[in-house]
Amino acid sequence: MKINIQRLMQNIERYAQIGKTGEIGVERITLSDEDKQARDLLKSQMTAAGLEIYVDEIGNMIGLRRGRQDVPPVAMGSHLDTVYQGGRYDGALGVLAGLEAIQTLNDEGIETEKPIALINFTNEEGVNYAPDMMGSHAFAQLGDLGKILASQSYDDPTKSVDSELQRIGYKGDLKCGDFPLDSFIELHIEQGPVLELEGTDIGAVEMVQGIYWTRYTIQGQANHAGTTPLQYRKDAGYAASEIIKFAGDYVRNSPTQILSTVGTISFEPNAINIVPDKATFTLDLRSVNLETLKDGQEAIDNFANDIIQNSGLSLERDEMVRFSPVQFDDGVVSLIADKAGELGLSVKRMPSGAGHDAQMMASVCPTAMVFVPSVNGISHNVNEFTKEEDLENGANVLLNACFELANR
Ligand code: HGY
Ligand code: MN
Ligand code: MN
Repeated sequence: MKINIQRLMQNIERYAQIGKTGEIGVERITLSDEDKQARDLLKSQMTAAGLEIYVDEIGNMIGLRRGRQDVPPVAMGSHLDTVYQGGRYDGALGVLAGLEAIQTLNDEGIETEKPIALINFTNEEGVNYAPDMMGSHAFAQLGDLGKILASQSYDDPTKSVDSELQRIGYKGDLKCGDFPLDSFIELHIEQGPVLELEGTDIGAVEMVQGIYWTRYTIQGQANHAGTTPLQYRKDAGYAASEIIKFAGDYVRNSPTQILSTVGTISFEPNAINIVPDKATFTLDLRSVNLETLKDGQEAIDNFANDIIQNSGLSLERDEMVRFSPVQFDDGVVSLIADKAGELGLSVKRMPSGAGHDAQMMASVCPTAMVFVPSVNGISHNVNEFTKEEDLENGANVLLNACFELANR
């Protein structure tokens, strides 16, 4: 079976207009007006495809296509929210290719044994509310729902997930955990260079690396840049830079794979001639190996504590995210590889460097992912791009793998 690539490309283009930035960028931050607009469009398209629509208490949208049997559905899905200055494929591809797979089954008049579901998860990116993979995390009942709903916007503490879900009209009444699934498959762009470098069509994703997010807030003392001798300074900015440098050196010297990224930093009062009295930054630490991840976090925190000790500075750490590496179901991974082969596509079993909703769904049901190549490995960047034939290949693997699971 093959999807209708023209219809999929038109739909990707249509959603890319929602939150369009510049020529090719997309910025659709979770719970924003743009997110609402995309959700409303998806809701209308799910209805047009004959799906029953459910919205749960964290705003996850579920479209259900009935099967001959009244059993838990085979689910596909991903997320419609993006990062700042993002691209048009990260997340949207998994939702829209799932919709396209359902539309194809409708076109062919095919009824499956098991039902099929399409899910749009709330706040996968976590760029304005923590944790990331929020909706799937709550769907899988892996976190404290009350705490998640109370999560405040990083840039406007008067906004919470709960208040914004209500504002955009997507605080549903379906309880998280009340929608059992048979299995879950997520199609996603690789967001890295591997498939393109190796000339491979499809990635059959076996696991997702662990992710630790920590926010560090260092409190010092504002003082005059010109009159304050170095030994009298309580320079929060300098302390932050030492910790950031240590984290970067640590991962570059580590014998085992580990990555650190400081993506946000801010000083107060943030003036050119004032020694900063407050420095706030976030550390994103990742590894495929949990011990490596834990050891790295501990080494960085020990170093930070040493820097602060006897300095007259204070340090506050907020452990925003602690997600361990996740292995996917080998049966589903093999099915993806087999379907790619049947479609004449080359396939590679591989890990995911990025976090995904599938890593949360793996605790609910047999789960795996399908990757398609990212041109130049670029993502979380307006220049994110995947070729049409690769989009089509990925959607065909998704359709055929889902179809097989729904008829087993
Ligand atoms: O952070 C991630 O890996 C994902 O894009 N949320
Ligand atoms: Mn994504
Ligand atoms: Mn992303």
